[in-house]
Amino acid sequence: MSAHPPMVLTAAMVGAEVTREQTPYLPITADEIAEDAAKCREAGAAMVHIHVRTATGAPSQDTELFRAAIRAIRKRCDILIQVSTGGAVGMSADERCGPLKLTGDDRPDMATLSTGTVNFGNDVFSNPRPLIRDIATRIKAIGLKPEIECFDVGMIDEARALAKEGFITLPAHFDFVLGVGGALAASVEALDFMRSYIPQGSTWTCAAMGRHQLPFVELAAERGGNSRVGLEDNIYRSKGVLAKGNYELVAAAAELARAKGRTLATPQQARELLRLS
Ligand code: KMH
Ligand code: ZN
Repeated sequence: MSAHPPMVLTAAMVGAEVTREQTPYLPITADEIAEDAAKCREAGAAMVHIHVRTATGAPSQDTELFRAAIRAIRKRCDILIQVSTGGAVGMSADERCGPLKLTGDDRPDMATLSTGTVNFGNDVFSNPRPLIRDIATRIKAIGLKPEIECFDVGMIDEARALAKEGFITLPAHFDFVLGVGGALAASVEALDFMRSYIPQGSTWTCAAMGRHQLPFVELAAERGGNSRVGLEDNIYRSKGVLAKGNYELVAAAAELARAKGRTLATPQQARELLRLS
């Protein structure tokens, strides 16, 4: 048995870039997202990271589409819900913050906050400093804790600056997003530097892209960290074999984590470990 705390497994279920042409197993409607989320919960995930899509599958940050997805998920299971404020490349801050209009029973449990601009394949995921502060202010205003999405090392320094200016509090929770084209690679060295560099007492998750996804669950498990898997970042269960849903990737991750002696956090444990309100 590992001396590390239970691992928080997050399923990044939808994303903004993957299409139904690439995989027919991508959930798009609220019901599809909720059904897969319930299976992810059964397979060991404590949290889902969600984007939403229009009826045609186009990426969206529409408040009402998020409301429908959140309600459908909560009808089926107790999994924590983290909403994206990254949206899709090219969206405005107002558009990206659609899910932050949800309060009361529909309020999500957490929201992402990307703390820097980065190449994103052949696109640019634009996060100028005023926009980061705008989104951080809106996350704080509804009483949520952000997950700091770090696609590169300087984004950890920007989190320190945000804390100094009062936009976030430390210790924080970080997600190391490794392997996006044009950004920080999915390498053991990158992971080890990132985890050594976050402010003391902070927690971390690692989300590695494509074929790196499942191997990085093992690396995170050995290091006492948390993992994110799912179709947003990787559509394959194994080389050339599509995952039949997010739950298959969660089940594979759970098996790898357990083989390293890690137990898996329940949503309640995840809430405590990540210090969510
Ligand atoms: N779709 C990417 C451009 C997030 O969810 O906060 C940004 C993204 C990050 O997925
Ligand atoms: Zn996302």
